[in-house]
Amino acid sequence: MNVFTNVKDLGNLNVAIKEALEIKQNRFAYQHLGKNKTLLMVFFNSSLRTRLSTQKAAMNLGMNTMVLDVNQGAWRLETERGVIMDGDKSEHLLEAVPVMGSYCDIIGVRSFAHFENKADDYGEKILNQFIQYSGRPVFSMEGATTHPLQAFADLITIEEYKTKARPKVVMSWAPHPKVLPQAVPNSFADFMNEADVEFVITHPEGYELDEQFVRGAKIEYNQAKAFEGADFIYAKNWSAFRDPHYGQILSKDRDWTVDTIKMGLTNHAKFMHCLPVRRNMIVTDDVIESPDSIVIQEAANREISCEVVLKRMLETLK
Ligand code: AN0
Ligand code: CP
Repeated sequence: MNVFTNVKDLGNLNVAIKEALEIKQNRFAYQHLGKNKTLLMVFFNSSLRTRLSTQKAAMNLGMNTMVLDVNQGAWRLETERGVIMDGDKSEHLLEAVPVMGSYCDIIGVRSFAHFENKADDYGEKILNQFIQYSGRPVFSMEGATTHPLQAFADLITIEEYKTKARPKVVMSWAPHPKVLPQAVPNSFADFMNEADVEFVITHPEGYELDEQFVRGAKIEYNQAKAFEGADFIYAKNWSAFRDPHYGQILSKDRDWTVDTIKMGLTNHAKFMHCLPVRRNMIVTDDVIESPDSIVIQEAANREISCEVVLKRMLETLK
């Protein structure tokens, strides 16, 4: 594996899930693979889970890890070609990326959408420069449009907690005070569309996501109706995708907050969220603290999803 940005990069999903569950049984079984190999993690944005789980996965595989927070201590990077660099940016990504590549064997990149130019965001301009110019296998630690390590961990979690062969999985928009990317819901849809689940998306009108990820999945605008009989509720906020409202907040309606009354409409659904979560905006204290909340187990599986990806990349290097 040389690139990991989307579900298709994993190939057969059942094989990937099986590999993940095996690794979870013995996460140190492939220690030899990473000997004298170095992972570089490059963060343009904040992170708790990705930062820790990715380092842990790399250490499980015997790798060395280096972390660069681009906005804290590194030179400010220009990303546009042709710019006269007389401003506050000291270095261009076109030099910085191959230099970073020269010090490591695999690179993970976190670079969120900027919401200035939809074409740049959806063209994954920054992530693609790493893929093109680093000379190394590159995986997304949440790009402008996808967060595949999260969605893969979500799928592993659903596999572990499902009580029927084809569970009903509902992804629900929920309110949030700040503009958030579409990367998490895009990737969740990308994975659920390939998984053996009944997938339903519910959101207020205007929050339709990119069709390349939704791919004809069922959209139910009535949240209560969507929740009926659900086995998993996956809550997430995102900003509008469609023009002319790209990157805007169209609603902060707390009627969409996931609470015990709505969870009561489900088939004793498990509650999921990628975290970080804002309590009593996205979900009430009672729901996230209930025994049906599996957000901590979900976050723990980030170590496993990442270990599968790093293992496959290390196997390709040899
Ligand atoms: C980010 C997002 O919604 O994409 C990261 C989630 C993993 N969340 C925030 O910025 C709060
Ligand atoms: N879920 C997730 O990616 O969390 P962080 O932003 O803390 O890495």
